[in-house]
Amino acid sequence: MSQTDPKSFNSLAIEARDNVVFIVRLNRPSKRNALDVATVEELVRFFSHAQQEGVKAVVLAGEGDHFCAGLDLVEHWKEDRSPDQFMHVCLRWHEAFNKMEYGGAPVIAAQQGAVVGGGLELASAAHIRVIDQSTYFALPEGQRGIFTGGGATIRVSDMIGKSRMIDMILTGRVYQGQDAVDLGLAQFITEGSSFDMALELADKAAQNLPLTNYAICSAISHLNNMSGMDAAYAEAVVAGIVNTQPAARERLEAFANKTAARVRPNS
Ligand code: 1HE
Repeated sequence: MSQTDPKSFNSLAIEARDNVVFIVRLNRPSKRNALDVATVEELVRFFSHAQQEGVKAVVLAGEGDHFCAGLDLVEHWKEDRSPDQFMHVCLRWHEAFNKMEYGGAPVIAAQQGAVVGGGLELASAAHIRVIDQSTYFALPEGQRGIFTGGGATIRVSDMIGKSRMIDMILTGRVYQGQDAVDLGLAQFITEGSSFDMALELADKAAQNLPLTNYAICSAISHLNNMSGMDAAYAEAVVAGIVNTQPAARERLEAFANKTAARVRPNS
């Protein structure tokens, strides 16, 4: 059975479009898409198999007015977890988010409303982040008496710098609009719907060859974890495989024959 079959998901609402762009929505709008254990397990399953099962790009979105309210605080409170139980919860979050970032299928996050706590950790594992006028970011962990556990110390620090990430969690500061883009929390802001813009980007990315997208959406992250010398070597190895793939020959030939589109400035 396919592991990405939309019908087999409950906490996620998944739609497969004709061009193999998948729309993956967190589907707990009445809980503001808070991440409970069941949702994280479905994220692990989907993103562990997406690239191998032919998914060409993913729009990751949230049902309702908010992208994601982070950790399901009510589940966490009710479960009254031990330290080692919560460590394992966090390890499943890391599994899900690492499969997103390193899995090889482009993931475009379409964000509206609250992107807070673990919701920002989830978004930060996407390859491109789009926001609209309603989107706002925060790390309320400080106020809740807890700490980040889904990779914010790594990915959010990477996006905005360690000092600004520390300020966000210490003070509960909220960022939105162009300020959020200037800071690096998102790449694009639209006057319209973040979903429409994300879908447009996903459609574009899906036109690339899958092996090329695999390198872009897996190798770049791996290479960034390496020393410069090792990264240069590994980049050459990846390019050796990707740049000689048979499927690329047609595109290279079209360039040589002058039938391929040229790169032009925006009009
Ligand atoms: C939730 C959650 C949640 C809403 N866990 N149930 N995250 C936070 O600290 C953010 C907490 N949430 C909020 O600040 C607000 O809910 C929102 C700004 C996201 C939305 O506000 P609003 O007025 O639209 O909704 P609401 O009335 O606050 O909540 C509606 C319902 O969603 C309500 O449930 P109901 O059954 O009473 O209707 C809320 O309980 C529920 N809900 N957010 C559980 N987060 C790996 S470590 C990661 C650490 C973190 O992520 S810390 C950040 C946690």
